Amino acid sequence: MPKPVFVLNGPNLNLLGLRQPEIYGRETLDDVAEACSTLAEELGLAVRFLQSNHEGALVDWIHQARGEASGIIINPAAYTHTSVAILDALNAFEGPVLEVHISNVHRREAFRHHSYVSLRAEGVIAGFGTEGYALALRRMKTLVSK
Ligand code: DHK
Repeated sequence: MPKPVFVLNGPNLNLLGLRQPEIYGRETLDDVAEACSTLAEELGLAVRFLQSNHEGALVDWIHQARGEASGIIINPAAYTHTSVAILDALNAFEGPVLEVHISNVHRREAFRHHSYVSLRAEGVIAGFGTEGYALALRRMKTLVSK
C-alpha cells in the first residue's frame, strides 16, 4: 500500500462554503475532501484529509507525516502568514510539500502577501478556488512518482 498524501487544512476552513463565499466559494470542506479522494483514486494515490483550527494539531500531523506520508499538501490558512512553528515542522519532513490557497492572496491585504510556508514548499497554488486542491494533487502525483 503506497503511503498517503496528507492534505492539511488550517483554521476557519471548516466554515468553507459558509464564510465569505464571495472569496472562498460555496463548496464545503467535505465537498473538497470528497473530490480529493475521487481524484486520488483515479491517480492511484491515497489521501488523508484533515482540518484543525489549532496550530499545534497541524504541527503534530506534520510530525506524524514523517515516515507515514509520501507528501504534504497544506492550506495553512491564516497560519500561512504567521507560523514559524509550521514552517519548522515542514522543514523536518522529508517529502514534497505543496501549498494551496483558495483565494488569490496576492490580490488581498498586504499581510497575506507573505508566507512562511513558501520557504519550504516546492510549489504554491493560489486563486484557483477549491480546484487548487485537485491541481496540487496532480502535481503531487508527479513529484512522488519521481
Ligand atoms: C485561507 C485563509 O483562511 C486566509 O487566512 C488566507 C487562505 C488565505 C485561502 O485563500 O485559502 O490568507
